[in-house]
Order: sequence, then C-alpha cells, then structure tokens
Amino acid sequence: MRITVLAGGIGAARFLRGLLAAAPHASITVIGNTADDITLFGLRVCPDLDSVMYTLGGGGNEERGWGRADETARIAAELAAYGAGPSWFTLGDLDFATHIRRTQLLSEGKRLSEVTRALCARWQPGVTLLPMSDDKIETQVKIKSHPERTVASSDPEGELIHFQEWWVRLHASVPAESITPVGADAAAPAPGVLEAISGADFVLFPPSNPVVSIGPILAVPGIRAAVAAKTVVGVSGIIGGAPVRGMADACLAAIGVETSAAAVAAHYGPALLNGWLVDEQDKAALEKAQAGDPALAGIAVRALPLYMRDIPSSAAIAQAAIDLAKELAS
Ligand code: FO1
Repeated sequence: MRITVLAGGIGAARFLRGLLAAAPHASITVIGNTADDITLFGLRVCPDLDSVMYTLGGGGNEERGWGRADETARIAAELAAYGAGPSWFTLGDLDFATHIRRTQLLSEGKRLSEVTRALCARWQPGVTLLPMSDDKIETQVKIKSHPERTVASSDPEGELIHFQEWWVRLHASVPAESITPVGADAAAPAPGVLEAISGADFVLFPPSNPVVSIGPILAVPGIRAAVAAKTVVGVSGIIGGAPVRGMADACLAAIGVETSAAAVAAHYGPALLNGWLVDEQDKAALEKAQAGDPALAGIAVRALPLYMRDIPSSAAIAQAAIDLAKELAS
C-alpha cells in the first residue's frame, strides 16, 4: 500500500505516528509544508519538517509538539545577552544543531529536498519526508495595526509580516486581513512530490491547519491537480467548532471560512476531497452531507472520536482514514 500525506507540523506528526502504527508495512511519503520556514540568526529553520522528523524519529518534545525533547536554551540566553534577537522565537540548543547542519548543507549548494534527506538519514522517521518545494515560499500575513508599535501601519493597505511573527509573537491576536503563501505561484514541486502523489493508492490530509499548512502545499503549481486526481480522505482538525490545537480559527476567519468541520470540508470542496472524518461532536457535518448540502455533495463524511491522546487513539483515526479511502477507491 502506498500512501501520500500532505503535512503541517504537530497535528500531522501525531497523525503520522498513528498511521505508522496502523499500517506498518505501507510505503508512506509525507509532503511537508515549508511556507512557515524562517531564517533566524542566519540559520534556516523549517518548523513543520522538523516536527515530523523529530516526532517520528523519537526525539521530539511531546508536550509542545515542536523542538527537541530534553532541551535547554543556553545558546538563546547567550544570544539575548548580546542583544541579538528575535527573543520571541526560542531555538533550543539541540535544535540549533539541526539548523546549523541544514544551513551548512544549503550553503554548499544542496537543495532543501536533499538536505531533508540527509537530516532524515539520522532520524529514520519511517516515512519518506519531502519538502513541498525546493523554492522559497513564505506565508505572509497582512495586518492593519501592530500592538507593539505606537502607530498603525502607515500603509492604508496594511502591513505584511512573516507568519511566525503573527503566530508566535502576536499569538494571532491581531486580525489577519489576508494570509498569502508568497512565492508559491512561481515555485515548482520538489523532486518526487508529483510522483509520490500520482503513484499513491490514496492521499490523506491529517488534522493540519487548512489555511497555513495544507493551503500552501496545494498552492504550489501542479500539486492541487495531482491531488485532485486521487482518492483523498481528510481528518478534521476542528472539533466541536474549535481547533484542537493552535489558532486555526484566526486563519479561517482571514479567508472567510467558519470554524466548523463542515465549513472546512466545503472549503477543500468535493473537487479535491472524497472523504472527511469528523468528531462525534460534529455530526452536523454528517447530517448536512446526508441532507444533500451542495457544498459537501460527493464527500463521504464519517464521525468517530478524533482526539489523538496517544498512539492507539491516533492509530484508530488513521485506520478509519485508510478504511474510508479504500472503500472510496474501490
Ligand atoms: N512556537 C512557539 O509558539 N514559540 C516558539 O518559540 C517556537 C519556537 C520554535 C522553534 C523551532 C521550531 O521548529 C518550531 C518552533 N515553534 C515555536 C513552533 C512553530 O513555529 C509553529 O507552531 C508552527 O510553525 C506552526 O505550524
């Protein structure tokens, strides 16, 4: 069985751990979002790729879902003592080594896909991890005013900031006027990405953020069409009308989509999505689909417990996604 998964960070990493438990013999390719990537202290940081790599490789911080386990922050403290910022984004000491090695390989002329393969050679995540593109794509958020500046943006159109500044520094508390994966339209899928999609038995969307994780992957030319040609099953990251983790509601508001499992399925749309798993609290989505709601027409919706508390509960969700995909593909 060949499965291809489009992935953001924490939610995807936990789902993938369940998928590996549910389908230990499957060949799994993960296409990771790189639009969250940022250069700090001259080092290239790839949060979503690293969350997947560390979590599946057994070295991730379990509570936070990003960075390394047993981490310290002595380098960050030294940098702060030099007055070097930013101070709002903490890189741990062990994590720093990953970014140093990545940047070293990139500066030797290697592509991000090659560098990711080299880093995964150490972590052995049990999946093939591919960045969505080797080209630079950066999610930028347009905001009207910045609480840490005394004045609102002088540009009446608003101010563009890096996604991480909006997400981590501002905790998404300032409404986003727009969220754009800048550079996506001119980017190419990384080597192996389109082949992994076309060669898969089915494609899965984990409970990742539809706007800033799955959205940028689909925005890379060629990926959406390749995915749409396959059987696709998604897992809702919205449970009971709220994101399980993170601030996906602030992202959905920016694109005018309601924070509900049904609205996210309609946002992906029947042209892309064949099956959709929702939590038992969100049976409204199931009822809407059964009542023939045109926004959900053709999407098979199933309800089951969707909280990923541990590996067995994540594996049960992954197994339900596999079962639905097999049913829809037959
Ligand atoms: N998220 C935070 O909320 N605060 C941090 O200081 C922070 C540091 C960090 C360092 C490395 C890394 O790979 C991820 C990190 N994250 C941090 C998480 C991350 O920025 C976001 O959760 C994701 O980009 C959203 O998918």
